[in-house]
Amino acid sequence: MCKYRWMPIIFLIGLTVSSVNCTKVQKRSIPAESNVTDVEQSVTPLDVLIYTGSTSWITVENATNEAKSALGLLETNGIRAAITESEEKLRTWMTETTANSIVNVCIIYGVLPSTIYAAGNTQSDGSVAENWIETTDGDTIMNLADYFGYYSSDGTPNYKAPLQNLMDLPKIDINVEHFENLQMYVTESGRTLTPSLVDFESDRPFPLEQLGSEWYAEKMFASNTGDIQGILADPVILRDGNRGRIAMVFQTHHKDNPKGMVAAEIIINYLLAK
Ligand SMILES: [Ca+2]
Ligand SMILES: [Ca+2]
Ligand SMILES: [Ca+2]
Repeated sequence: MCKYRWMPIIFLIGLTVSSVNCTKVQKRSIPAESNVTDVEQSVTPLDVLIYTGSTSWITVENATNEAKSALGLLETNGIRAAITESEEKLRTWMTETTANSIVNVCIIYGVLPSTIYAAGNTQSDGSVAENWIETTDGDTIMNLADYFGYYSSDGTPNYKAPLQNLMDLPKIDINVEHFENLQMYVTESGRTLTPSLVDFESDRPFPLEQLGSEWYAEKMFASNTGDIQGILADPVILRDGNRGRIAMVFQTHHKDNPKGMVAAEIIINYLLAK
């Protein structure tokens, strides 16, 4: 199903730096030089935006390298994408792409920026991020590395509430049994759609029995059994009926896995497949 179209897209080189220190969340210190492709004035046409301003369970440097891998593969396949370190630009793009009848994908690395979901869980409903995934666009927040939104971009721990609030499933708890180093086996969908994905050990596989309301596992790329009968999955796309999605990809604690390539393959071969 891979479709390769060569449509070079040139993005202006941008540079956004910040120097906020925090204990757990990693933020970019001021680099001497950066070739991060950042969002310029109009972010509306972008299909995919990758946020690398702050990260958890992966260094900003490694996340940026993974983001560049994803960006290259996405652009090669005609998908309009960019990397930004600016959570303000992320909010602008997310607001402009809410209910625009187009599937958009936001990639984050464990940190849910405070501009799209208030730090400290003070906005249980109606956040920019929640509104984004509540339309029939099918918009997707794809989380890599740490537990989804465990930290905010200012370092505030949100713990497990962001996922509960965004999904409106108050009991969702990914780590209820303290999963670590749990072997994930690639499924048939994974073999077909994500050729870069191989069996690996996940530290926060998603416990599928906790899904409720209209949420369901739309696509499982790897599971504890290697098929869709598994009870734990990573990577996995969760969908809220015919509305938005949350995708978990390589929920691992500082492990070296092909996050960028697999994220891009999921987008190219499934989420934005033509
Ligand atoms: Ca959209
Ligand atoms: Ca909510
Ligand atoms: Ca809601």
